[in-house]
Amino acid sequence: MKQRLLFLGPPGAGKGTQAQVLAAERSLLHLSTGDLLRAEVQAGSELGREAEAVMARGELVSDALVLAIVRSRLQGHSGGWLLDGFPRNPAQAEALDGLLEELGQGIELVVLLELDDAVLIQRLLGRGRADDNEEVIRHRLNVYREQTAPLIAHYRSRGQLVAVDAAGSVAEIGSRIAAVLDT
Ligand code: B4P
Repeated sequence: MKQRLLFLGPPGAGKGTQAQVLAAERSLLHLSTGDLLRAEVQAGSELGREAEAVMARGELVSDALVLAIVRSRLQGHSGGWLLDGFPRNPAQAEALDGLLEELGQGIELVVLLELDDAVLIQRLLGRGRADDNEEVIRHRLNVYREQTAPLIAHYRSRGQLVAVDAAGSVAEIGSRIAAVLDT
């Protein structure tokens, strides 16, 4: 069974939703950079104050900040893990490669969750988080296309990427993901 995983996909594709279920079922460390950043904002830390305005605009928080968060969680962890929402641009992907080499670990599979924009927007508007208004959502989709989507070709060219249809119920999508992990 594959145990070192990345979840890639546009905002609202359900990365967090699926990652939570899968990590619990398979005892993987679930690292959501979005959740970790929101926890810092909530705690009112210096890092959180720096991240808050950037996230409210739908832009990406600085690579150095996000990398420091991921590094602190992966160091000293010997079991499987699931990175959800990281990396989000080529510089973060490169930094992750360096970190994993240092730790003597490697990515076993990248799961790309694919979904139409219209459905993404509906899901996010339904969620109603502080950064889930239509204008910010559209900006996040543009940021995804410009900065994150190039990672699809990067991981595909390494033979590490599998695309999964992210339309349907949470359980249906979960079964599709389980099928690709167990083959
Ligand atoms: P994230 O927290 O990563 O969130 P997301 O991409 O918006 O959502 P996700 O795809 O996880 O969708 P979810 O399961 O929640 O990012 C937020 C912000 O954090 C970014 O804009 C950025 O500013 C910052 N950030 C995060 N990582 C960063 C990084 N590496 N570098 C820099 N900045 C970073 O699902 C969405 C909604 O759909 C939910 O309401 C859910 O209940 C619903 N849903 C899920 N599956 C469904 C289904 N099958 N059917 C119907 N509804 C469903």
